[in-house]
Amino acid sequence: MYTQGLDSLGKDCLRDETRDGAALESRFQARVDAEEKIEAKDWMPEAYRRTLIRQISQHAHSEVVGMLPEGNWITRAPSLKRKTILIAKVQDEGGHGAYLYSAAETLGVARAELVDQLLAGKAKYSSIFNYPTPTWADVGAIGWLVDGAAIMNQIPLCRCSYGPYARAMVRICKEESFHQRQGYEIMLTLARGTEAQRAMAQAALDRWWWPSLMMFGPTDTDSKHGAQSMRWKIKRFSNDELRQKFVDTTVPQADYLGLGVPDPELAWDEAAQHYRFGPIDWSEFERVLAGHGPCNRERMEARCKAHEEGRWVREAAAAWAAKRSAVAMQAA
Ligand code: BYC
Repeated sequence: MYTQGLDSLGKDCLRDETRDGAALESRFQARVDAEEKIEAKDWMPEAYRRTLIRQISQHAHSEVVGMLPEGNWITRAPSLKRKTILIAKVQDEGGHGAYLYSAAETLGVARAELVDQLLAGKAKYSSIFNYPTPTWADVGAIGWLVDGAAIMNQIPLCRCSYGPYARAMVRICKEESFHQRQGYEIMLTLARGTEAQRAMAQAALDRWWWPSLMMFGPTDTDSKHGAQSMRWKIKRFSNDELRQKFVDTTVPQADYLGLGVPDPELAWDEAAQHYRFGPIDWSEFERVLAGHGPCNRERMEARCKAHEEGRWVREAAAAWAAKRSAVAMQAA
């Protein structure tokens, strides 16, 4: 765990003559406003630290749980090439989880503790991964829409005020961009295929459109953390702003595929230069967050099983590390 030097006050504070909380907070905010990166050893308000642990760990859990809906198709991908690409993509998502757990650990929390919270059902992960993938087109729709939504949300996170999170996001975004293209390419192939393939692509778009819009979180009026996270420059855009950008970018992509977005109220607003879209069913979002989505139980069971089955690997890795460090100490 990267807790080096995580004294509760940090070097800035130790230098601060007054050690007054308000002064520290205003100096911290001034650094954020000046676009300085906050690093692990710097003083930070406790609420900033807690917000980051919450967001980064939820993000890490989402990456890891997010391996499941597509992982489900690895053995059934329609060609060897598709299978290889999908394995690489799913493996990338696992890697994203690993970088993000490491970024969370810089804030003084252990990865094992975060994983325990997930497995005990106490931690959130993105609502989107509680939906099923009944056809190959769902793999295309995930890459196109879910990774597309993820990029929209995550590119601004590369400029997040917290250095370790921002730096982890740079590589993640590059990989997500490849994921989005591979998903779109699957959709394009299906859309140019037989009547049955086009119907399969349309049905997948119908399934994933609204859950993708929900991925951005509640409306700005209902977002609990949004305003403070924007002041701290953890978030650079609000949930609604990002959702709108996603709709504006994605609708022309659906048009190019010749597929219809399942929203009768969708219309281009020439004056605003934005697409207007119909109301989101927030009761569905609430249900999924409360654990009652189509696949919540299945996802948690799969994660718990994988964690148990991986126990020997973790134990073997820890034993190997202990052996190596004992050898190194003897040699020193
Ligand atoms: N699902 O005050 P708000 C991927 C929660 S994975 C579940 O607006 P905030 C991929 C929120 O946590 C990428 N919960 O919160 C992987 C809060 O609950 P708590 C996933 C949600 O943090 C594999 C409450 O609702 N991306 O790309 O300001 C394959 C109130 O919300 C959701 C990230 O994790 C949701 N959709 O804003 C393919 C991005 N939305 O904690 C692809 C990083 C909201 O108070 N996270 N909640 O109990 C963020 O940017 C922000 O945390 C959010 C929410 C925009 C998601």
